[in-house]
Amino acid sequence: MRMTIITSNPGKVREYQHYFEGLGIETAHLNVPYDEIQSSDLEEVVRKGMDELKSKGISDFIIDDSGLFIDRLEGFPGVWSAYVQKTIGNEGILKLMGGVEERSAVFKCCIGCNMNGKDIIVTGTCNGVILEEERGTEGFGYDPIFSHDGQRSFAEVRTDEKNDFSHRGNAVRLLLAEMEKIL
Ligand code: ITT
Repeated sequence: MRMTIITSNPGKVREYQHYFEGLGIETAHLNVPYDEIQSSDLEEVVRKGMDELKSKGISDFIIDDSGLFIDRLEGFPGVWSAYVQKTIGNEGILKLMGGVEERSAVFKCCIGCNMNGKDIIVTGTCNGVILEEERGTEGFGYDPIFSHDGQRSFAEVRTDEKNDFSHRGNAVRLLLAEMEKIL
């Protein structure tokens, strides 16, 4: 079996490679742009993206739409996570959270997988907190400011360890369970 990971984000590719290759599943990376519609729902973005890629004749792939939802900011940056990371970045989020005691947040990862003519969509989550400062050099995106255990940031753990408890890791485990049912 071969899984083509369609994303512009090399950090995601590294995480998927760790998983799938550990399971003996070959991976390939393709950076084909697709329209990420403005929606308050990650799953809707993924469903539309899959339809667009299939209409271009692409099959047997996975796409991933993720976001960081901060409770005290009413779910912001959420579905705008990519734009916010590119503009105000982690520093901007830390400023918004300056002096805020309630720091809980959830990372969500919605995976859309097209395999053998069938579509599977699953969402994995990981609860945690926004740290007071950036920590660590591993990972990508919001990893330096998010911690699942209130101690180490996601950027202070190795990729294989992050996969054990991350939103993406949880989504992949759900995906594999669904794939077993149809393959
Ligand atoms: P593609 O849509 O091309 O896959 P992207 O980077 O735009 O890549 P998303 O829209 O899914 O991906 O991601 C929203 C933002 O959240 C973006 O800035 C990512 O870097 C960040 N992000 C996603 N998963 C993350 C993770 O596991 N750790 C830290 N940041 C993450």
